[in-house]
Amino acid sequence: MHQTILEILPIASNNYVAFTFFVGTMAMMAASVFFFFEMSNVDKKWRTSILVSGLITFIAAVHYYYMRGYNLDTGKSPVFFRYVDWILTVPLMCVEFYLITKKAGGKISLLWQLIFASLIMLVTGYIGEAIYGNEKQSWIWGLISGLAYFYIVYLVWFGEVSRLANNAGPAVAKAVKTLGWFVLVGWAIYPVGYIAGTEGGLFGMKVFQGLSMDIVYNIGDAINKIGFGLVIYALAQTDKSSAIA
Ligand SMILES: *C/C=C(C)/C=C/C=C(C)/C=C/C1=C(C)CCCC1(C)C
Repeated sequence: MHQTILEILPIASNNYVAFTFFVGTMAMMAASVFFFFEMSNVDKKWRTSILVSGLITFIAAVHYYYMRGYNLDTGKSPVFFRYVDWILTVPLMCVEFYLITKKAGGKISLLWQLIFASLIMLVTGYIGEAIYGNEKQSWIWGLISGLAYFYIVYLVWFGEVSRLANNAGPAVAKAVKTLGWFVLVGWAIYPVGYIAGTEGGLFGMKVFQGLSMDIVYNIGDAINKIGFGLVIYALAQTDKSSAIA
């Protein structure tokens, strides 16, 4: 007859992990609506980029809704769906770099390099979490993943992406510099979550132990998916009139 307070309130007020999944769902949904509607307010040449920004947050919103339920039902970390989300959204971020630099001659091979590196980063991270998460050697998978991550940082800061961006005019150069900071600092949030949540730590050292892996990942996603999209939106707004075809 009588429902307990826990049955009425699906998220207990002290369940911070589930709460951040809930807030994440809302934030990703709101961002998607914003990007989709704003497509008609930007110059034609930026429409696909804004569409991709909206797809990234939309895919995340659906996964967050699901991960929230999974976490509430099982009390566990939704490792599998976390990585499904990333495997879809991180390559789309590579597409964003490609679309931006394409106007300055970016080739499809650059897109494949970025996607290939991100797949190595994510597949090895998944193996480290899902298979070796409770074992000491999980740091080895984190290290391989980290090397692929640094290769992406290299491409964006010093490699082909930055070279093309610098040839594409000041607005694009500035946007790619900002996106580079997202990749260098924003994406570095993820290894912190990995180190906190797996047994192997950082080269076997125990650091960040008090942190919840899911909360760290959820903060990282909010910054990197919504913030990344907003940088591209700002670029589309400033680069309205100039007519580089
Ligand atoms: C929207 C989702 C994004 C931008 C996800 C990015 C994920 C990473 C940059 C993950 C990186 C990792 C390492 C560099 C080492 C440890 C394992 C990972 C997969 C957490």
